[in-house]
Amino acid sequence: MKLSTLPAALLSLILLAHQAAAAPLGNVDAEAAASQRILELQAQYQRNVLDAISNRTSGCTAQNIQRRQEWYPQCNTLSLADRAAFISAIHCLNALPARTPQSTAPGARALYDDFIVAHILQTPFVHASGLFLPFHRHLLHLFAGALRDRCDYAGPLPYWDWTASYADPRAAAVFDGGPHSLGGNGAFVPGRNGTVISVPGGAHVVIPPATGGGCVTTGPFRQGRFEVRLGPVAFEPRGPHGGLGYNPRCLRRDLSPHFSLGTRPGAVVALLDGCAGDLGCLVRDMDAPGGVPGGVHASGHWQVGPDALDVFASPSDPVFWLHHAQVDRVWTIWQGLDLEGRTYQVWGTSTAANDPPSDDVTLETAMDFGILGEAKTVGEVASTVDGEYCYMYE
Ligand SMILES: *[C@@H]1O[C@H](CO)[C@@H](O)[C@H](O)[C@H]1NC(C)=O
Ligand SMILES: *[C@@H]1O[C@H](CO)[C@@H](O)[C@H](O)[C@H]1NC(C)=O
Ligand SMILES: [Cu+2]
Repeated sequence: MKLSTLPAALLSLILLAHQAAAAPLGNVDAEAAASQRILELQAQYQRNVLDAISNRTSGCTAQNIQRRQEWYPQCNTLSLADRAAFISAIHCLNALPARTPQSTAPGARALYDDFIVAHILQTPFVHASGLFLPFHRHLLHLFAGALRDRCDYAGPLPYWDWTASYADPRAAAVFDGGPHSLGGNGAFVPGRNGTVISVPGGAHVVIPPATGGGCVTTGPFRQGRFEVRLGPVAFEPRGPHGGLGYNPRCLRRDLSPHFSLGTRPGAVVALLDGCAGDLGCLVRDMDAPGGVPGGVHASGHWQVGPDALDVFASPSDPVFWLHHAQVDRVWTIWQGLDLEGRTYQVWGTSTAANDPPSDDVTLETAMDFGILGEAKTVGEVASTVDGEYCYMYE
């Protein structure tokens, strides 16, 4: 039946119902405008940072700076060859022997597990705290180094721009299930209850079941191709030895078109424009309900779950690295909009939700990376173009 043959009153009812159904997705025009705004702000950041290093002849220069790229399908995206090489390098890390002592984590088998162990052990200090952004920036840097030095990955570190798939993460290229993706959704498991997760700071959140819930069955990290061993830590049934024991299983996903709304473009603009000059606002709102529903950081995890939403063991899902590169991208753009005023800002304390109470973070506060590398101070990781760092986002 054609719409034009319907009585006008009925037609307007149908259109109203359609709008009501579409309303939770946010205003499409507003989100498109927000996407444009992000690109403008990113271009401004890029100009600022390239200007700042333009006269350098050594160290990090405009010639040797590494450019981190979106997975795809935007412009400046990772090539098919780099995607394949990145995927191979993750398999390589998950096959090389662990260096973590069995006394620390009896379940650690692979070099990949060393990263999960470091993240599990540091979680109470580096989430919902002033160490959140600095710790994850350096963890990513160490991961990129291991991909390069141990597994010959020569390409750029990719990020997953979850603003592009905010309406439904099942449409995200990273999850299309093809050979150049990070694998598809989990198999649908009906009749599930919500998952109660513990989040740092003592709170609990109920994550309702979404569109999957079972093992990933397509792509390079499908069941039988990729093994997860550590965790769960944040929800039942918990793995042995506080999640540090041996608990081999498939990677599971449960893509959620509800939580993906939390990573809509408008949420990023609210951070970049709304938190101008205020690092505390940026860090808090990345996890706070202010960024409905749950802030871009939490929503990035919660829309992928269950392995990805375990606050402690979330690096079990390889998408963790692309999600945190995107979180770092938001911080980096925010810093780059006012390099002098924002690069060396600090905020907060060094325990989740300041529980137990801890000292204020300063540029001298050290972060522990266990077996992965030397401790680093917040000041050492503040600039993306100084010290060990030389990268930008495009
Ligand atoms: C780079 O050098 C030029 C010419 O000496 C100078 O005018 C400019 O201010 C310098 N830029 C920076 C960022 O130091
Ligand atoms: C869901 O929770 C109810 C109430 O706790 C419980 O009886 C039931 O077995 C649970 N169902 C599943 C599939 O876990
Ligand atoms: Cu984390």
